[in-house]
Amino acid sequence: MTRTGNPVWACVALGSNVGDREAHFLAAIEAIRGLPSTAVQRVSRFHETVPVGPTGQGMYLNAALSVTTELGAAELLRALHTIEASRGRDRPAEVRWGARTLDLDLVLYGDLVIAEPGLRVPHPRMHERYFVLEPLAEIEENRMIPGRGVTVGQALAELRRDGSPPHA
Ligand code: A4P
Ligand code: MG
Repeated sequence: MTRTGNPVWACVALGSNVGDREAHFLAAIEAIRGLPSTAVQRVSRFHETVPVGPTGQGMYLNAALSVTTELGAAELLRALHTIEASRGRDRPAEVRWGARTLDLDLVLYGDLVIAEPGLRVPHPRMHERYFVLEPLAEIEENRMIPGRGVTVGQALAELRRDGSPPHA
């Protein structure tokens, strides 16, 4: 893996609604701790959430964690995909927003805005998702969301004020 040589703060959102959800999260956190030049800083509580998307899928567990890392954003996302696969995630077999053993989204990477075909940060839907913002606000409420001009806590307040009701 290539290193930037410069630690960057980043945030990962975790989601799971298939299998032993807590075991998937604990394994993912350990795997992220084991990534080269990467240190886990904070981990949120695990939140039980109602599924957004296709009906008929089970309840989710969601969480967020922050890291400092010398991996580039694309490298980090590739590593997250490898960890997902190690927990039995089979992307080609999935429907969009459908059930999954483990979803690891790179939601923020320093103050960068990246819009490439396979990599978009900030995650384009993070500001619409209670299941992302609530765990993230627990650990990194005052971080700015680059390109949106609001902090994580402010985005959550805006969603509560203007968005759909929680877990609608
Ligand atoms: N991709 C590009 N940028 C990123 C990034 N920053 N982080 C690409 C992660 N992936 C990124 O991702 C689809 C493609 O986006 C991949 O090729 C990746 O390289 P995915 O993880 O396969 O698909 P996804 O997770 O279904 O899509 P997305 O757009 O991340 O959806 P969401 O918003 O994560 O929705 N309900 C509850 N309660 N809790 C959940 O966690 N999750 C979803 C997925 C739906 N409903 C949910 C939950
Ligand atoms: Mg995802």
